[in-house]
Amino acid sequence: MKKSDVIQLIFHNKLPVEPAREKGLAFAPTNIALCKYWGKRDSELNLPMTGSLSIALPDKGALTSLMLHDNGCDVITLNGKELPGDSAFVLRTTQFLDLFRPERKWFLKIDINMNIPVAAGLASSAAGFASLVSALNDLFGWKLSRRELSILARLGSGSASRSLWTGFVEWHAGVQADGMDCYAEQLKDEWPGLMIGIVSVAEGEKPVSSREAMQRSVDTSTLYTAWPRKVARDLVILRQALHVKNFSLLGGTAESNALNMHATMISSWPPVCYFLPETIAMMHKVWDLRRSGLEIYFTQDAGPNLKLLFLENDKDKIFEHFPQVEMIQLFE
Ligand code: 2P0
Repeated sequence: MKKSDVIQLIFHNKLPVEPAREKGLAFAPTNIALCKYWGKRDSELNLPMTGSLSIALPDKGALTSLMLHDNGCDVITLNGKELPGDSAFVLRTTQFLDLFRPERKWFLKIDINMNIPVAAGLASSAAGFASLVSALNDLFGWKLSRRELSILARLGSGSASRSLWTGFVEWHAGVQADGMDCYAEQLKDEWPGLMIGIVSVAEGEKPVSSREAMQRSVDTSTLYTAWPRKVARDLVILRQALHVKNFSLLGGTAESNALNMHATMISSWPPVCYFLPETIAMMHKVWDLRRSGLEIYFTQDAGPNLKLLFLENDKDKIFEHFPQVEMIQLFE
């Protein structure tokens, strides 16, 4: 099954070539997984081995605006700077756009503004692809449901399927080969006192991309066989923790889930280790603080930085111990 087959299933040969309005505009938030997406059952369609559950950072994300452009190529501006046509970002974006214009009959002027601290290890591709499909939906008047947009965003990047909503979002793994049952959905629960703190311990290029690292875990880690069982359990516990607002349960499950994901990477060959000495030092600091009675947990993605989980009541104490933290309120 190819990406173009999924486009057929969604548009039934009726892909509009004329825009419905002059400009398409959409914002999509980035998201942080409390139960991670790690490993694919189909790497063409970005179908995951397991479900995952995330929380959106409501004000951090990508704002994309689109206009038709008749110069025979797409022009992409990222945070005010026009990107060279041969950059990896432009190639990945135009390849994605080609799915919606098999005959290359139209081109776009794309303006993307991201306020995501990419250097702190927050994924930009999730918000980027989610805002791009939403802006295309707006420009061409596709009138697709959020579920269909989630499926389309996934074709760009797996975690983008979760970036169509704010709040808690669960992405279902599905079982179908065409992935039409593999989309995300917003959960009803809200948690006004819940906060995330972003602490940057290191910046710079990742040694291995998350796409490659997850494939290596699937292919070579003997611990990977335990991962789907771990996820199945954690998803049940997380849903319950959200429902009854049990913060220790939520934080502990998210932290343990992240550590299990990293265990599959360290046990891969060649090994993938995103931990730096500063990462480990910070983990110990979190564990020491927790032993002293402060309710603080962390999660870690495919990079060396930790994201802290805590409650608003402890904000001042967290700030005392991590003066460099960027605090993010998750619900208004
Ligand atoms: C997540 N990550 O659930 C996990 C945890 C990184 C660590 O989703 O290959 O950029 O484009 O589907 O979505 C990063 O993976 O990978 C990711 P592709 P993606 O947030």
